[in-house]
Amino acid sequence: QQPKSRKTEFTPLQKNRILSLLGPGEMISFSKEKRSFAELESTLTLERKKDIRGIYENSRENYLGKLERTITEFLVDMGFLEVKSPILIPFEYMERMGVGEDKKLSEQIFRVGDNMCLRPMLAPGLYNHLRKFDNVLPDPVRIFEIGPCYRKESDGNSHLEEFTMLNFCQMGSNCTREELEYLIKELLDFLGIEYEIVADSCMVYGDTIDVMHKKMELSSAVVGPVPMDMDWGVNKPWIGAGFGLERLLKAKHDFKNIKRAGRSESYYNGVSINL
Ligand code: ATP
Ligand code: 9VF
Ligand code: MG
Repeated sequence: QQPKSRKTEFTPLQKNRILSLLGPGEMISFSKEKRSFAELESTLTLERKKDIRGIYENSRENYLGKLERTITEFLVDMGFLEVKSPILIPFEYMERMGVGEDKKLSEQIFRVGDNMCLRPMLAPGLYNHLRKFDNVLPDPVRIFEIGPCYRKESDGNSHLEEFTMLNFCQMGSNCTREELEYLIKELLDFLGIEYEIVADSCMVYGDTIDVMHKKMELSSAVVGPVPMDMDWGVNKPWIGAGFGLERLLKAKHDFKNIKRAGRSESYYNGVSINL
């Protein structure tokens, strides 16, 4: 039995286990911790079991599913049509998005067979819908999609290889930067997430308006038109913004790592389920 005053040493494996068992947003100082690994692990495990039972009793709703439903209801009320396009898409779509030449993003694509890939973004499906709905829907055409996207990623706390994108866009009248910033403000105020707008640029669209929460990019937004529109049969002004739902959850719940917010068999609503 160690004397209570003596510092307990934790191995890196033990530290990771303890960190994973902390409540969402909770912190710990290992150097000040008096309890042994076994004591700490069993205390935290009991707390997390209580958390999961609390979720079951109070809501039974999954954060990611709930956020998709909440945003969907909000945008439908704003006059945007909900679209669901394929997740498995021809690789040619990505070449047409200019990603063929963009070395970085093209190396991040999960290819399937010879001709297909998992979509890394929602723009191709939305381009096709904008073209098909032009002269069908009233002006301006407003549509959005929420769904899985896939990118090979190497770094850390704000990237998942499987994540959920929201992309809304408007084509036709009133496609101004002011309108785009207004839509972003309405959405993020509705979700209760603080943000800041900064100028950026990307290979696919050129200039972008990036929406930041502290150091994390929540969204890239663009004021069209852009030259690539021609290749998609789109010939009207547009505005659009792409948001990561897991990043919105990370910001809202102050998760240390985006893994707590993603599709997972290790966390439920940011709470460890390895109990
Ligand atoms: P980053 O520079 O952070 O890798 P990006 O600029 O390449 O992101 P975009 O192509 O602008 O990402 O995608 C739109 C939004 O989708 C991002 O602002 C972000 O919220 C989300 N997103 C992109 N990649 C990921 C990822 N790997 N994991 C989680 N969310 C992502
Ligand atoms: C902005 C982020 C080209 C009119 C069909 C919609 C947009 C979103 C940028 C996203 C991307 N673009 N991940 O386009 O809304 O595509 O890189 Si449309
Ligand atoms: Mg971006």
